[in-house]
Amino acid sequence: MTAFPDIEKIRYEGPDSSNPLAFRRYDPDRLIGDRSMRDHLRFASCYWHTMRNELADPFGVGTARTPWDDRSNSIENAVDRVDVFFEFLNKIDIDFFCFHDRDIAPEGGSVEESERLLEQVVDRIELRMKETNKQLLWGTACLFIHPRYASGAATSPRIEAFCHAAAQVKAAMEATHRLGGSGYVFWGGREGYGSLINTDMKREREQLARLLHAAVDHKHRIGFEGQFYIEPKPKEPTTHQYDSDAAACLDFLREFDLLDHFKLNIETNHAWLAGHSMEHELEAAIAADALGSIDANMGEHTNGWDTDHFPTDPLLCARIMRCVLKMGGFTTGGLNFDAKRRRESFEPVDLFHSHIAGMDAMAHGLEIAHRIAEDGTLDDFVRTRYESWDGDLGRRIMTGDTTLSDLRDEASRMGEVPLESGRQEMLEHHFNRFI
Ligand code: XUL
Ligand code: CO
Repeated sequence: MTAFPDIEKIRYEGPDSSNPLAFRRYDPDRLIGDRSMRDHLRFASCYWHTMRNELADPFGVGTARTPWDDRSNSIENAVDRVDVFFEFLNKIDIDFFCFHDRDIAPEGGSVEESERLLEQVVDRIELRMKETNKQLLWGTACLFIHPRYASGAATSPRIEAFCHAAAQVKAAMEATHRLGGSGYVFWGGREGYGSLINTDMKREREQLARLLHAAVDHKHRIGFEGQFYIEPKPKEPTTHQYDSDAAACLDFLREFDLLDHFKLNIETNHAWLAGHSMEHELEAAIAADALGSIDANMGEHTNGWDTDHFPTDPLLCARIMRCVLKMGGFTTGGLNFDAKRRRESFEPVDLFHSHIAGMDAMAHGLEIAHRIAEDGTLDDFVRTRYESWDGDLGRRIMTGDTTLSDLRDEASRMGEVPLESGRQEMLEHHFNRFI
């Protein structure tokens, strides 16, 4: 049985190829610096968009054509879908994947039944992983679709919702552990509020921290060594999410003594919804040594929604990959395409076109970012700009060895500040040389 009978494995054909079902930039084994493109980029495809997104929108039903899927909620259908997903991963040449518990398996009528159904699908995934050498980048629990979570999961005013959320996190983490996942994500789908008029924000944030602490305990109990991540997002579906951006997440983790156990999974579309650039979010995470992984997508600046477009803009990808190179590359993380085709791109082949477009743009971005790093001009400029801090006085200030009075005396001795141009436009022009 094949779901994509007319599609061969996608291969690199070089920049001059006019074959839309080929890579023009992504040449997996080509070395960029000391790593292959494959190892730099660590692409993942996500189960929820690739296999489960029917491409509905608030105004219309799903359009996706999925002849392999009988659209039932049966366990047989769920298990069969796994085979299609692995055929897809093989043909698109993507090594990693990500899932939520509820994308891969149906929810049962009780906690026990849901756990059993999840295990049945995980059996099939495990088998296919062994055959194909594909790896799990991260797993997660879907704590936002079911009506019981309408007012939040960990942050619900109902303690029963908290317990059900904990049950799902436990099972999803155990499934991730069993499949050798490199990480586990917490995205606070409904962990926020619609309105403060009916919300006790202090309690809700404390509840969320409790669930995360319980998850850390469980991780140690079962010996799961994957990295935990929090995925910031400011709004949608809630009016305000507690994990609103990288800074808010880092602050939350510090406040509740969780920073040692979590890194961040940063998503471009979420960064934009927060009113930030993606580089801003990445830099904020890198500065705290907390950049773990990336949800590679982009949005549509004109509509302010979380539209999860594939990241097809090489310039955006270059900026992202500059940050990734700056932190020394991914360790447990990777580039997960948390991205969906447009509703108009409903044919099975569009799954390939969309991933190819994203992979090629990211590979292009990697090449650009690498050339910029090799050239060194931008990094040198920034280093030189802060040079006045590199001497003895700078060291004393930064180690806390100077008082305000010492600094007053220095100011009086130094005279006026020798101002230097920031040269923004010159540097932007220089960046453009590498596109
Ligand atoms: C939603 C989103 C999620 C997380 C995983 O906006 O990004 O799919 O990536 O729960
Ligand atoms: Co995401």
